[in-house]
Amino acid sequence: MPKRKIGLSFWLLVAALILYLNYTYSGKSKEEEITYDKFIQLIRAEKVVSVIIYKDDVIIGVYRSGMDKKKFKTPYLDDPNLIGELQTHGIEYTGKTGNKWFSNIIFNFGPILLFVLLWFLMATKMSGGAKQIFSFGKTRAHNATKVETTFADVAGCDEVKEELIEIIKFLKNPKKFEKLGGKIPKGVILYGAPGTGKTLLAKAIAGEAGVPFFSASGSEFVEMFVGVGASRVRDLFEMAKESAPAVIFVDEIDAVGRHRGAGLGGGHDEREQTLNQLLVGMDGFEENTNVIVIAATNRPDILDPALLRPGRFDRHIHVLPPNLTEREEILKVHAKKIKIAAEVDLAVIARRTPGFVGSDLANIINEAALLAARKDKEAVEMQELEEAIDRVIAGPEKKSRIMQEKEKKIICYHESGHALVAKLLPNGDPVHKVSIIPRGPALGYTLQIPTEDRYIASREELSDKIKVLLGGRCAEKVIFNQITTGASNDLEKATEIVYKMITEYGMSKRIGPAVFKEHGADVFLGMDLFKQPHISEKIKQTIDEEVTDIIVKLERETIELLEKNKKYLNKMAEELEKREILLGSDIESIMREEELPDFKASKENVIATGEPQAKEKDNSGQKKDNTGDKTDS
Ligand code: NHX
Ligand code: ZN
Repeated sequence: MPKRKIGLSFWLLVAALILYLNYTYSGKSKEEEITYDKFIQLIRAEKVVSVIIYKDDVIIGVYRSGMDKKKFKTPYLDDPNLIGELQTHGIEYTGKTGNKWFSNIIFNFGPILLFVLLWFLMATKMSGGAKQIFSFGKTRAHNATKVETTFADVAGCDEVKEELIEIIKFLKNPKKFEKLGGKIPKGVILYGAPGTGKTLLAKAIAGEAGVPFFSASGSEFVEMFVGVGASRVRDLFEMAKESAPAVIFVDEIDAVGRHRGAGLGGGHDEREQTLNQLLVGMDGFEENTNVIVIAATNRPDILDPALLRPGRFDRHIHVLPPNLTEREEILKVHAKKIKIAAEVDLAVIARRTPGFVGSDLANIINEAALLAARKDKEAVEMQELEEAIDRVIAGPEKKSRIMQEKEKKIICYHESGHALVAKLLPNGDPVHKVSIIPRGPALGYTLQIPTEDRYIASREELSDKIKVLLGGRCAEKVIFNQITTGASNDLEKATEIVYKMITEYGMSKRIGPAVFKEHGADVFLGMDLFKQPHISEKIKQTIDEEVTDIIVKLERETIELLEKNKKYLNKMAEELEKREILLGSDIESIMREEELPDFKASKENVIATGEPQAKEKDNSGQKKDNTGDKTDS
């Protein structure tokens, strides 16, 4: 058990240090060396107080010198008269068997031990845990585990499963494949956004095939000492080979598999050695090794091409975020683990969570269960799921935050600005909810939910999205003629979209359909810089100018839009201040200039409908009229 070993080696070192210090500072090292002859003289002069005889080694004792006592040591000679002498002069004596080898070792090697200990402590501090340090060289948690996970536990990803079936068949019955002479990939890379279920899929492969599953993470190979990562990889491959057919899973392969030569200082020895060992390991598989290496990453673009060559990880499978139906399936899988009320419609939750990945959905179910438990409920109801989604999106509510009247007003107008702009623009996503109850880092928020999963966006849609983001700050400007710091997050998001429009999507006139991506911020992606076109200073300047131009223009248009619809803005902010939450339906009522339903009722409504009415073009008469001048550049 590696954990026991950690403790043991650590305490041994500490013990050695203490012994050494004790030995040094108890004065034993300051003994005066005297000749045996002088020792005998001292005995006869009755100056010796006591002695300890280490047979075949040394004699240590104390003698009186004037007023003080001094320690001395003298070699042990095989003197048969010694004991007699000691007895005649009434000197206290004792003997110790063996010799002082242990003390000697510590005395001689103490400094080295001390150094080693210090080094360990320092390294531990750097890597944040004694655990990692003292288990170095040991492959941790890589003992094969028998997996129970099967494809039944993996909801969605049907195409991916399809692609993996061949591999499972092979692992189940390698002989059959050998006979046919078919070549089975040695390595598979699963790539996709974090939380999409790559690890789960890898486990399910082992589970379906009923073979042992060895797992490791790329990041743990790149720990501290050069060579350790490589030896771990070697161990891992050895173990897997012994229990073949087997699956080796390497999570976060990008940690070791980055483009060689990329990054600071032109390379990282440890990483490179580990990567090499991985390649050697895979190349070393003979035709009939029957071990398949599955790697996962969310950055396939930065992987070293050597990893992707035929005979290595030559199978690349993209794991996509789930679509609407897949989200529902995933929710169902997780909901099986908790008690859920009959009235709960997971399809509603699936509709409310576009862009969410498997781990987010698992998180929602879990949060909802915790919330229900907190309320002593028998089962999870829609209410808890609704709250859980908000928690996962924005963090927990912070009701204790007390806002000043003035600030509360600003927040109301800010959020109403977002909501109104979203409502007025043709491409605004439906507003699901507006709230001024602080949640997570935000003092207020406007939740928009697209009605369907979207994969691409038009220029107009992006422009409208930016205007919605600017809407909060523009409302502050329109109403109070002042701007605040609060919009920083909105502006960040808006700027990012504008930047991408110009440098990635070819949506600016002056830059045209060319891509000028900069990865400057991430030094480890250094290698990517070589692949991309040169960005001249002039282009950089043009990009900057375009960013400012576009965002300023969009801001102006947003302000105009809000000025024209000030009455809705006022009404919305007023209602928001009263109710703290406005639902999609409330906003719809405001736009239709109808009275809002009683807010107790509307609060319950959020759960019942789950979804704001989708935007129906013919239903929003004002929309087109109020949009203001359409932008066209
Ligand atoms: C502060 N917070 O930091 C205070 C406490 C303009 C009414 N001094 O735009 O809450 O100013 O539409 C994710 C999400 C920082 C990360 C929101 C990081 C917000 C939110 C700053 C409303 N709603 N701003 C908004 C807001 C703020 C912030 C975030 C984040 C405000 C605004 C935060
Ligand atoms: Zn905002």
